[in-house]
Amino acid sequence: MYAFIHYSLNTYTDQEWGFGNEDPKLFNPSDLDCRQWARVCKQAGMRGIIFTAKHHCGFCMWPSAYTEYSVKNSPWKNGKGDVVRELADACHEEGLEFAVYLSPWDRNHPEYGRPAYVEYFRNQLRELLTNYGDIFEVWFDGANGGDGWYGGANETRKIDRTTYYEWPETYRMIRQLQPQCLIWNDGSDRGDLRWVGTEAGNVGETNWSLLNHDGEVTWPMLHYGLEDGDSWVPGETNTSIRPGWFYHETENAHVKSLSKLMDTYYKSVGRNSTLLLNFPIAPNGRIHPTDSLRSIAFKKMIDEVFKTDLTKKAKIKTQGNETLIDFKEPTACNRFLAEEDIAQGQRVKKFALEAEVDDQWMPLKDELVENGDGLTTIGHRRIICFPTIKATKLRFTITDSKCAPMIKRLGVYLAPELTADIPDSGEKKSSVLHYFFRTPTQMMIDWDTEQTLTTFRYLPPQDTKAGIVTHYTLWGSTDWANWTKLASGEFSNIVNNPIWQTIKFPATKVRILKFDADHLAEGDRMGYGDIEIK
Ligand code: FUL
Repeated sequence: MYAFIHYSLNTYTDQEWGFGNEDPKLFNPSDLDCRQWARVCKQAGMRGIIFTAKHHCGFCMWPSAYTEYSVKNSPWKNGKGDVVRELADACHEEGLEFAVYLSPWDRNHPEYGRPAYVEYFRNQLRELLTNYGDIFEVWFDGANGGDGWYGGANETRKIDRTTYYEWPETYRMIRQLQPQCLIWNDGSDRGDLRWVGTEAGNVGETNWSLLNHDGEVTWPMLHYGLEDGDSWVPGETNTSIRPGWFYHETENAHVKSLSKLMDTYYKSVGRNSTLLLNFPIAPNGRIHPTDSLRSIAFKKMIDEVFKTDLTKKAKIKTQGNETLIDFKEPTACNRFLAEEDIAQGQRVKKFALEAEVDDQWMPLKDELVENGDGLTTIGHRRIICFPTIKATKLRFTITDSKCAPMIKRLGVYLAPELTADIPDSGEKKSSVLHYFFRTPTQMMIDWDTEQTLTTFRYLPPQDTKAGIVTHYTLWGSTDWANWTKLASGEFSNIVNNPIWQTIKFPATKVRILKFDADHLAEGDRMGYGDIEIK
């Protein structure tokens, strides 16, 4: 998983894309903190960050020598700042890789559409590839040409995306300056990585890491790869943690839920692609607390799902293309993972998965796939989700492959159930907690390590009766499996007087708390103003 970060001058306007004539004076964040971005991304399990050094508006987040349209003409740090430098340094400190998005389309530049702009674009790329240490990827966005300011011309400029940028020349320069750097380019000249044809956060369940070196790249090729392609071009699934790529206050309540993020994980990482998850930067220059909490909860949930590999206790026998996983006793599971040794290529075309439940063999399918069983390609990693079963055995059979399959790893897991969204949290006492809703009336709070707790406090919603918990049960667990009842009861007069409610219980060591709403004043979804735990 990698993080995308979208931040530019348009963060200070209402627009999703700047037109190219926004005033650089708008760029004056009160609290720009690249270390916060890097820390959040690190805690959210990201390996690196790809940053919009320049978006379509043309405003440069570093003081480029080739334009005045940059941070150097902003009030931020009196024009002496460099966001690219600060982020590159912060990534270095956090042990994250660093990469840049440089929009080929530039709505500010007077020469856009003419040869002089291509030279300008290359000069900027050279600055980024020479002054900021190792860059693991360059991201050339596919939006190319249209209306813009273009130095005051205020017109529409169209380019031929296959020829205008003279990509082969630019690629030569990249290879020379940063030989390890990956090139992301969607469609035109084939890069090292491909777009998956959607920003919704999913790649095809069949996903070949191949494309043809030459020729047109159609949508199905982007989404599913090309079985007999002649070049290795894995898919990178890019999507935002919010509805938009840039920050909009109106989207604060629409940060993707934990269940949506897990769905995205299974449909990207679980389908042989990397996940590039975007964090928009808020106008103060920070990742919003809702986004940071949500992304950290996401990482914790991934860790939780893949913590215990149930095959470790099983007897495994492989004969030809069939592997039998014998648990010896009924074992609850709902996730299957397989990895090919992709250094040897991607070989598997089709496989079968069966489970023995109550002495009966039954076929399994990927429940996240609408058409067919979803048991096609594997590649670097394939995760199959199925409803929880108690299987004594699982049988994995490769039924079709290009040549002898090379499976590197198999795993079986039991993912905790996760059905509902995390509500908006904002900066509250509860902001320091990792919590989510397992059902609309059940809140889960999870720590990394065991804690000795004595008190749970609940502030009901302040402006509505809907969701107020009147009767509750509080449970504690150290392993997600065994639950101890800590307390249960009624919050008296809570509807008429919705103040902080305190539940005391004997000091208990727990890692996870479960707060059940046994009865709500109104509605069918637990509401809360805040939560505090001691
Ligand atoms: C798109 C752009 O137009 C969006 O603003 C965003 O940068 C996304 C990653 O790519 O093509």
